[in-house]
Amino acid sequence: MAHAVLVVSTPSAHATVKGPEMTVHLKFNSRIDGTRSRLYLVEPSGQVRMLTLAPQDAADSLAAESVKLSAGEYTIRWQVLAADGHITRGEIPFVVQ
Ligand SMILES: [Cu+2]
Repeated sequence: MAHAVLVVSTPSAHATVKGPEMTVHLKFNSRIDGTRSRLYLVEPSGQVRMLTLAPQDAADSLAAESVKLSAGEYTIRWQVLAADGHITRGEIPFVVQ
């Protein structure tokens, strides 16, 4: 068992995505506890909001309900609890066009 390391994400870091409808999906290298994991969105204004998590589609993945975003620079802040009991965090900056 090990820390949860982000393997792939939608959006990917520094990507430019077409808005307004956007889905967030993160895949890790180990099982995570979705009930004790969180996704936050930092908006262009700097305001931070918690995203509503979608039901886990796989033990190693975390996804949010789709959101409508206007154009601008955003950052996803993720925090996950891995099967080994450790929490890992990270950020994914992206741009909505
Ligand atoms: Cu660990």
